[in-house]
Amino acid sequence: MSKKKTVAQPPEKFTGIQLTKVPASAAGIKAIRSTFKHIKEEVGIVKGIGLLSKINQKDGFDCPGCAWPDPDAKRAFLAEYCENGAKAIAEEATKNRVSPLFFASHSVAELAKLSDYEIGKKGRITHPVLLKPGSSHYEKISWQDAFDLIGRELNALSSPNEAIFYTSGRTSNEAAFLYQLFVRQFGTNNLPDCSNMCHESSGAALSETLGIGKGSVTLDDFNHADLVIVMGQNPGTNHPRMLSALADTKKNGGKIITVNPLPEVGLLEFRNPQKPLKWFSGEQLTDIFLQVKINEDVSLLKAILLLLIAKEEANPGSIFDHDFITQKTQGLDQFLADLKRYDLDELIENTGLDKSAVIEAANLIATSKKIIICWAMGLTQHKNAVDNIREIVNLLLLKGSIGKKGAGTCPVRGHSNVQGDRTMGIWEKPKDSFLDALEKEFKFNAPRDHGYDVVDAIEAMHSKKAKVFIAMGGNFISATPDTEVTAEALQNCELTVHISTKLNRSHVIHGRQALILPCLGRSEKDAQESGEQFVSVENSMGVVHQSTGHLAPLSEELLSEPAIVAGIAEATLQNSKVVWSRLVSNYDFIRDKIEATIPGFDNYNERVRKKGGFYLPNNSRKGDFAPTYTGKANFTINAISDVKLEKNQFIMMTIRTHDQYNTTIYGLNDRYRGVLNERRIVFMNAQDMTEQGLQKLDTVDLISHFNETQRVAKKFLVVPYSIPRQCTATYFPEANVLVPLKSVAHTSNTPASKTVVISIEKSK
Ligand SMILES: Nc1nc2c(c(=O)[nH]1)N[C@H]1C(S)=C(S)[C@@H](COP(=O)(O)OP(=O)(O)OC[C@H]3O[C@@H](n4cnc5c(=O)[nH]c(N)nc54)[C@H](O)[C@@H]3O)O[C@H]1N2
Ligand SMILES: Nc1nc2c(c(=O)[nH]1)N[C@H]1C(S)=C(S)[C@@H](COP(=O)(O)OP(=O)(O)OC[C@H]3O[C@@H](n4cnc5c(=O)[nH]c(N)nc54)[C@H](O)[C@@H]3O)O[C@H]1N2
Ligand SMILES: [Mo]
Repeated sequence: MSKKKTVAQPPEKFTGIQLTKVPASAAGIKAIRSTFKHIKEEVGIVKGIGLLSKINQKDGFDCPGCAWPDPDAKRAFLAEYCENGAKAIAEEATKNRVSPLFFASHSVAELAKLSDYEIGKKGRITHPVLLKPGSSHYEKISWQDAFDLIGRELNALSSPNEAIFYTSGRTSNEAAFLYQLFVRQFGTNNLPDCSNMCHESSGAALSETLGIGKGSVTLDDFNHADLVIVMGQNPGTNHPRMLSALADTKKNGGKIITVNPLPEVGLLEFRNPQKPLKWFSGEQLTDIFLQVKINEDVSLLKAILLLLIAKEEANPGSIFDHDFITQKTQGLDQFLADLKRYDLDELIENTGLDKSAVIEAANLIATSKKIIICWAMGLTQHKNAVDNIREIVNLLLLKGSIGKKGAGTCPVRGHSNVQGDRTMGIWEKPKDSFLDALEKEFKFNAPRDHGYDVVDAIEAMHSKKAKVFIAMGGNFISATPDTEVTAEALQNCELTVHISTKLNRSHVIHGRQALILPCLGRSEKDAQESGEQFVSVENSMGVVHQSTGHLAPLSEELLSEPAIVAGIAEATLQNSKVVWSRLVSNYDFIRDKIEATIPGFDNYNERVRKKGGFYLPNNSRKGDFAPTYTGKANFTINAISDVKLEKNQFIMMTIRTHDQYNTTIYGLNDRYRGVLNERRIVFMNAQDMTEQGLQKLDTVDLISHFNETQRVAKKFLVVPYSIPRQCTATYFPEANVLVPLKSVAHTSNTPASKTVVISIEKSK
C-alpha cells in the first residue's frame, strides 16, 4: 500500500537475538524468578510484595492481566496471580515517570523513533499534557483547559458522528457506563472497542447459535469435565491461571485435547507455581495434541464430525444426545446434509494432520459426555472466524454438551474487563432495549444508527469523515491492523485524545492537536468527595466483583477514569440532565444507575460488596436458548477456509510473546519458545526454509498480498520452529503493518490478523 516511509511502525532494528532450547514445561521455578525480577526492577521488592498480596484477593484489586476468573471459594494468600499478572502490575506500579519535564526534553518525533518496548519503559504519565498545532513537544495543561478544549472541538463538528470514542478492555464498569452515556448524550454510537479486534467473532457466533454472546461455563465446570478441548489459545502465556483449572480437570480424571499450529509449552506440561512441591516435576496436561495448519480448524472439526456420524450411524444413540437435540435445537437435518458433502480424506489433508491422530481425537470425543471447548485468538482472528466458533457449537450441540455441569462453551477473554465493558454498553451496535432503558432513565433521545467499529473507524478517519478521536485506554496505532493506513487516519484528525496510564505509540502518532490525560491505575487508591471508592469488573465467566486499589496514586494530578469522563461531559454537553459530578462523588450513585438500566444488576451495591461478587444471568449456562431468533439452539452451516496459497506463499499468524501484554512490551524474551532478546523474528518450518534457500537467522523482508495490494515489513530474522508446512508466525505489533485493513472476518468485521498471506524475501 503506502510506499512512503513513516515512523508509524516500530523501528527496523535488531536487539541481539539468542536462541535457546524450548523448555519442556511452563511455570515452575523460572516463572517465580522472572516474577521477582520484574517486580524488583520496576517497583522495588518491599512495595512489590505488598502489591502481590492484594492481587485477586477478595479485598484487593482485580489483576489487570487477563479476564480468567478467580476461585469462588478459598483463595490462597499471595497466590492468586501468575508470572504475567505480576509483570502487568510491575508495569503499572513502575517507578519510572513521564513528567512535563520529560516531555520538554523529548520531542514527539524523537519518541516516535523508539520501539514500543522503549516507549513503554519510560513509565507512567504524571500530568495532563497538550501537543499544540504544529508544535514539536507536549506541554503541561490544566485539567479544566483540557476538558474545555475537548468540549470546543466536539461541539465544532458538523455532526456528532464525526467523533470516535474508542475503549480498551481495562476500563471499569463504572467508567465504561458513564463513558457510553456521555457519548450517547453527545449523539453518536461511535463506540469501537478492543473487542472488535478480539472476541467479536465469538460474540457474533454465540449470539446467533445460543442466544448470548458470552461463554456458558464456570470455573467449577473444569472439575467435572470428561474432556476439555483447547483450540487456538496459548494459556501458558496469556492466561496462566487457567493451567491450574486444566490440572484440576486432569486430577479428576478428565482428558485434554489441544489444537494449535504450535506446540505451546504451557499446554503440554505445567509446573504449578502455587504448589511448591510441583515446581520441579511437571504435570502433563495435553493428552492429544493436534498440530493443525493455520485456519484449518473448520476442516478439522468437520473431519471429526464425519467420524462421529459414522460411529453414530453404526450404533444409533451411542454418540449423540438425541433428547437434547430434539428438545433444544433446530437445523440438524440441513447441517447433516451439508456436512455429508465433504470428503473425509480431503478434510484431513487440509489440516496437515495424520489421519490416525484425528481418529484418536474423534474416539475420545465419542466417549466423552461432558465436553468443554475453550478458545481464544487462534480462532477469532480469521476471515472465517465466525465459522470456527459456530462449528464448535455444532459439535457441542450434537453431544448435548451445553447447559450442564462439566460442559459448555469457554471463549477465554483477553482484557480484564472487556466483557464488563460490553455489558455496560460499550458497543457500536447497541440493542434498542438498552437504548430505551437509557432514554427512560436519563430523559434524552439516544442515537439509533449503528456506529463505527474499529475497522470502520479507521476508514472514517482516513477519508476525513471523522475528525476527533478519543481513546479510553489502549494503544490504537499499535493494536490495529495496517499500521501505515491507521497512522494516516489518526494524523487526519483535528484532535486525538488518550486517557492513559503509560506512554505509548498512540501518543506520538497524533492529530493536529493531541491531549494525553493520565488516569489512576487499578492498583491505586481512588478518593472522591465521599471518600475512597472501589470499582467493579466482570470476568470471563460473568462474575461481577469489586476491585479496590491499595497504593497511593503516583501523582496528585491523576484523575480517575470516571472523573475524566465527567469532566469531558460537563465541558461538552449543554443540556444534559445528568449531574455528572454528583455521580462521580460516590460510585454507588453510578452503580444505582447501572442497576436501573441494565438487566442482572439488581441490588448491585449490596451484592457487589459481597466477597467474591455475583454471577450475571446466563441463559446458555441453564440450557435455555429462547433468546435466539428461532427460540432454540441453532445448528449452522459453515465454510472451510478458502485461502489459496500460490507457490512461495505462506500463511502468517501474528501472536504474543511470553513477555508482553498486547502492545505493552514487558521484555524482549519469548522464553517458552526459546527466543531471547529479539522480537523481529519469523518462525518457519525447516523444510520450507530449505525450499526457500533460507538459513537460520537469515534477515528477510515479509511481503503481504491482498487483493493485488502489497505491504512490506522489513528486517525479520528467520527462526526454524515446529510449525506446519506453509505456516509462519510473527509477533504483534511488529507485523501489524502487514495486516490489510480490509481483510476481515465476515459478520464480526474482526481484522484477520492470523490469516495473513505473505511471501518471504532475503533482505537486500
Ligand atoms: N501475558 C499476557 N496475557 C494476555 C495478553 C497478553 O498480551 N499477554 N493479552 C490478553 C488478550 S487482550 C487476549 S485477547 C488474550 C490472547 O490470548 P491468546 O489467544 O492465547 O493469544 P495469541 O498469542 O494471539 O495466541 C493465539 C494462539 O492461537 C494459535 N493459533 C493461531 N492461529 C491458529 C489457528 O488457525 N488455529 C488454531 N487452532 N490455533 C491458532 C497460536 O499458535 C497461539 O497459540 O490474552 C490476554 N492475556
Ligand atoms: N496483529 C495483531 N493485532 C492485534 C492482536 C493480535 O493478536 N494480532 N490482538 C488484538 C487484541 S485481542 C486486542 S484486545 C487489541 C488490544 O488493543 P488495546 O487494548 O488498544 O491495546 P493495549 O496494548 O492493551 O493497551 C495498552 C495501553 O493501555 C493503557 N492502559 C493500561 N492500563 C490502563 C488503565 O487502567 N486505564 C487506562 N485508561 N489506560 C490504561 C496504557 O497507556 C497502555 O499503553 O489488540 C488487537 N491487535
Ligand atoms: Mo484481546
